[in-house]
Amino acid sequence: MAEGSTLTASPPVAVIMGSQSDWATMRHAAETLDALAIPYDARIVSAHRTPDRLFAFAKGAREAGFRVVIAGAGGAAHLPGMVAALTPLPVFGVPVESKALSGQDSLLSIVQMPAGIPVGTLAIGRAGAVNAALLAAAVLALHDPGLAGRLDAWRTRQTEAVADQPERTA
Ligand code: RP5
Repeated sequence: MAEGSTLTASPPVAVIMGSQSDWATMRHAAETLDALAIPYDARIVSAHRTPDRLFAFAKGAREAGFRVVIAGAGGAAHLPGMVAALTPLPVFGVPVESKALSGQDSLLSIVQMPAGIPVGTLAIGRAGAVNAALLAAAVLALHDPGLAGRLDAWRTRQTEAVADQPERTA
């Protein structure tokens, strides 16, 4: 449990991904949660290769104490949408950059949900993974003043790290 958190005893965020190969992208979500001292569980849950695991995870996610699910997948990326169909928790989808179609397939698979079952879809790759974590933080911060302060500080540091002028590199 992160210091200053007033949410739950269990990790509030689940970071799930369709394959070990997605970790190279999803680690950026994990590292962003680490930077904000937000506890999370990271798990491999494949919509296609481990469908029973997907059902068990998604059906039990709220009772397990999770508040937000971040789901990354590539290619025929059905994981975020299927999880959203099985849990009322907010689900943020991260399209992983695929080899064949550079993540366009992942993006369209995740973003084109039918009305009634939302997935908050982020950008392809690292930017999406980082922003999924920041969105999860913003949701949790609504009821967690300690986290709200850490998120404000994170954004301030980011602003202060931007130089006024570019370095004149070759
Ligand atoms: C999807 O298939 C995963 O999310 C991954 O992005 C993609 C490829 O998986 P691997 O063949 O690398 O395990 O289910």
